[in-house]
Order: sequence, then C-alpha cells, then structure tokens
Amino acid sequence: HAAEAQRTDLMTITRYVLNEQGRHPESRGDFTILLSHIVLGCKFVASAVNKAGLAKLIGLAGDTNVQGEEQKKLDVLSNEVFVKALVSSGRTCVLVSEENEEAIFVDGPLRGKYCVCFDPLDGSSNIDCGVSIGTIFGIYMIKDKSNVTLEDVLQPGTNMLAAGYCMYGSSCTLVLSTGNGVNGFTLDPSLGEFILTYPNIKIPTRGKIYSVNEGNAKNWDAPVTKFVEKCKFPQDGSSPKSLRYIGSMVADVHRTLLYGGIFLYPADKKSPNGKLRYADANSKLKSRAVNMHLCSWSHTYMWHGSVLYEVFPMSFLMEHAGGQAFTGKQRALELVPRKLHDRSPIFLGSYDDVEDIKAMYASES
Ligand code: AHM
Ligand code: MG
Repeated sequence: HAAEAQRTDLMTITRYVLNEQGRHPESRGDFTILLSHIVLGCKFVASAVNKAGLAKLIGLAGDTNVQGEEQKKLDVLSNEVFVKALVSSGRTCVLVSEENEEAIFVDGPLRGKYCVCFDPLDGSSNIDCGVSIGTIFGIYMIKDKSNVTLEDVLQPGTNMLAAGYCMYGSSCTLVLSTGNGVNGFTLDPSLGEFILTYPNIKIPTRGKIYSVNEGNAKNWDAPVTKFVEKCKFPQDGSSPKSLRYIGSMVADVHRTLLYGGIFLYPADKKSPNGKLRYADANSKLKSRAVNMHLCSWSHTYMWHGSVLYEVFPMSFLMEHAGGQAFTGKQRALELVPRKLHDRSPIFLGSYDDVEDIKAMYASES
C-alpha cells in the first residue's frame, strides 16, 4: 500500500485502553473512566501551560487580573483540576498529591476502588521560563473500598497497577503503562485527543547519555562519583557519554526512555545550604521537611525523588520498557514507603547502564 497522506484510523488513548480492557472480561470499564478523567486533567494543564507565556499580557498565574483578583499559580491550579477530575470520576477512594500534605479520602457515592498518587505539575523551576514540565501519576487498586486507610497507600511499587506521565513540551505527550508494555500518545490539539504515536516503547539496552545535576557533585557518595567519572573518562576505549539535564524529571525521563541512557537523582550529603530548600518561607516545602523519613539511609544524606508520585511511576514505566530502576540499595519498586512524602535516591534507565551503577554500589559494600 502506498503511504496514506492522511491517517483515517486513529488509535486514541481511550480506544487503546478499551482494547486493553477487552483482555480482561471481568473489567467493567472503571479503569477507562478513571483514565479519561486523568486525560482531562492533562488536557487542561496542557492548555494552561500553553497560555502561561502570555501571562504578562493577559493576566494569568500569579498575576492580578483586571478585576483585581489574584490569579492562581499554575501548579496550584493544576492540582485543583486533577483533584476535582479524579474525585468526580467516581472511581477513586484516596488521592496523594505532591501539593497536599495529607492524603485526600473520597467518601460517599463518589468513592471508587482506585488510589491515585500524583504530582500535578512537576519541574517547578522550569515553569516561569517555558521549559518542559509534566504531570506524573501512579495508580493502585484498594482491596476493600468500604474500609480505606493510609496503609492502603503505603504499598510497595510492585503493587502498582498502572503509571504514566504527561509531558508539556514542544508537543504534549502522555506515556502510559497498564502493566502490558509502554505506549506514548501525542495530543492532537485540533482534535483534543491523544493519538498513539509511540507504540510499545522499548528503551535501548545501553545509551550514550547520562543525566544528573552535576552542581551537586561535591555532595555525592563514592559510587555516584565513580560512575559519573566513568561516563566522562571511560577506561575501556569506549566514547564518553553526553550529558543532558533539563531539571524536569518528566522531560529527563522521557528522553531517557526514547534515546536510552541513565537518569540519576542521587542522595546528597546534607549541607547547611542544602537544608535551605526545605526550610525557606514556602510552607509546602517546610511540611515536606517534617515528613521526610530517613529509613535506613545514612542521616548525613538528603534524598530527592518522592517515592509515591515520582520514583514509583517512573520506575514502573522503565521496567515495563525493558530498563531498570535502582535506589542505590535495592530495586526501586520494592521500596515500602512509610510516609506519604517519603523520598529516595533513584537511578533509572537502560538496563546495562543501571547494571553499571549497581556494580559501583556492590563494590562499595
Ligand atoms: P519540584 O517537585 O519542586 O518540581 O522538583 C522536582 C524536580 C524534578 O522534576 C527534577 O528532576 C528535579 O526537581 C530537579 O532537581 P534539581 O533542580 O535539584 O536538579
Ligand atoms: Mg515535583
């Protein structure tokens, strides 16, 4: 067949998930409904992000509008949209958002069986300059929806049912896994639909890129220092790796998934200044500091990726794309969070590149 100039058979994300459900005759469409509400949240945020650059002109986030009302910041607005979309789906019973210190329990007739952990707008330092940012989400099923407690949320990532992210970049791309491969869908703005554009994503077994905030190098532990040194000065005759770091986890992980390589979000030796991030005037960050739980990690290290809404969803996607995710001590999905906003170091990406960092940690102990 000659290539068609115009695609006429469109695989939308809803059609894709409905097909997937067809494989489970017992399913009643609840997941499809839940996902369509997540997709609605993503479309809303995509549209708000696209307009954000015009904020100065037309009065958006953070500005005062013509009526003198304070406009909501993009991250606050995104959180509200996701919370409302998820609750109104009638399919959720508990929500964990980066923006809310406490979990949100859904009561009454709207209560469903899913738990969703999400970061509505990640990459806060990139919002104001228009660089790629994203939403991250992970979905669990609750055993008994008539009796939902915090314990239902504090499950290992291996219990996760589905995970994904939406990247608001040069185009808007939603990457999803329901446990059967990883697929990417791009928003066609003229249709308002996410269309399958990256079917069955498999991460290359080895990549040519490493991605880390090297500005923190003085606070790294020995295995990370050695690993990055090896990326730059390989002793085996191979070419040095390239460094790419956007500072938005969604964008850095997305590139890693498509091109291969490794993304590092290492533990960080506590320094007086390092603490500042958690102790400044921002009450959200302050409460996060209180919530930080130091599990078995050395108390001299700070650590970064939030387990429930960053580490788990991204690790789930990586593993289902054929890559790996490691914390420096264990397989990331096997962590058991003890508190909602627990954090962990994370190394994820191409299978062989993650094997290398594992070897660095193994030789250390
Ligand atoms: P945020 O939740 O305040 O947006 O911070 C999370 C972001 C991640 O998207 C990104 O990977 C990381 O912070 C970058 O951190 P750093 O600026 O320390 O390199
Ligand atoms: Mg975040």
